[in-house]
Amino acid sequence: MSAAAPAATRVIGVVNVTPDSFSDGGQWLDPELAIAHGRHMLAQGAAILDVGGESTRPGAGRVPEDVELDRVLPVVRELAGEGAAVSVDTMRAAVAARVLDAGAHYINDVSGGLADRDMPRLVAERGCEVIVSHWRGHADVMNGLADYTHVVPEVAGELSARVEAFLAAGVRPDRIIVDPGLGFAKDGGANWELLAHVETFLETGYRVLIGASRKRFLGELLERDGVLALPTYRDRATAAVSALMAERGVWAVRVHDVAGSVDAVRVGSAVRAARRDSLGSSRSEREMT
Ligand code: PMM
Repeated sequence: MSAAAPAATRVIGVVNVTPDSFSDGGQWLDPELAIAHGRHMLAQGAAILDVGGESTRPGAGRVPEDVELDRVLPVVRELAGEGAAVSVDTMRAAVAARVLDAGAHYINDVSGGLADRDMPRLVAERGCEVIVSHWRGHADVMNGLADYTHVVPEVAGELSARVEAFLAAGVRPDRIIVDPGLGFAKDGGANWELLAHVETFLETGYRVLIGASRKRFLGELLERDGVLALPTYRDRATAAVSALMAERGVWAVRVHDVAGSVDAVRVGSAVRAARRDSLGSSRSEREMT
């Protein structure tokens, strides 16, 4: 592989410090367990840990701000203190401010700044990295907001408006990562179309994050005898998505099972690098003739 090979896709490990996330709710609510889980995922090859204290599973209600802070702060403080690159999954600017003080590097706002209009300003002031996702409404209403005529251009257009809000607040473009928000106001077909057309997001020039891990559309795909595959049985399909997305050149995949996606991303990145190398050599062969 040539020295100039592009950086491979990163694997972001999910640390849900919640009692009710759809796939791992309650498993890591104890801060000590969440921290140990984070360390374990780093040892498996996670580049970043995404710590969240508020579930966004369909139907979930909001968690009070102080509860969210109590859940995430000790985990962020410890893992960032040990040198981990930490992202925090929050829609609240006040929570973002506190976790940045505690050492977080990335703010992962699944609402793209829509849930708290102070978020773009806070991110601009602090100069941190921000993940801006496509979103149409909170978890209790989002399934009713999944109507699209042409999902890819509509999501791309709405996401671009959110990016503009962050830029207008003074956030540097190189601090922004975009995410089409799989499962957020999207049904299964919409998620597959967004994956199929991930180039639309890559062509914006912003780094792209994909969060397919254990989501319902994978459970539907793997359904047997009318029964959806359980979330923890969706990890191999998640890894397959990770390989495909790495091959397309996304910046990161956000997953629950890090080990599977680390291997999968290596496969996708190797194919990508080989294609780039062979394109390069056929170009130089043409130039020589
Ligand atoms: N999905 C979930 C939570 N946070 N953040 C980003 N940027 N993208 C996602 O797709 C995403 C997210 C829902 O999954 P979880 O409840 O298992 O964490």
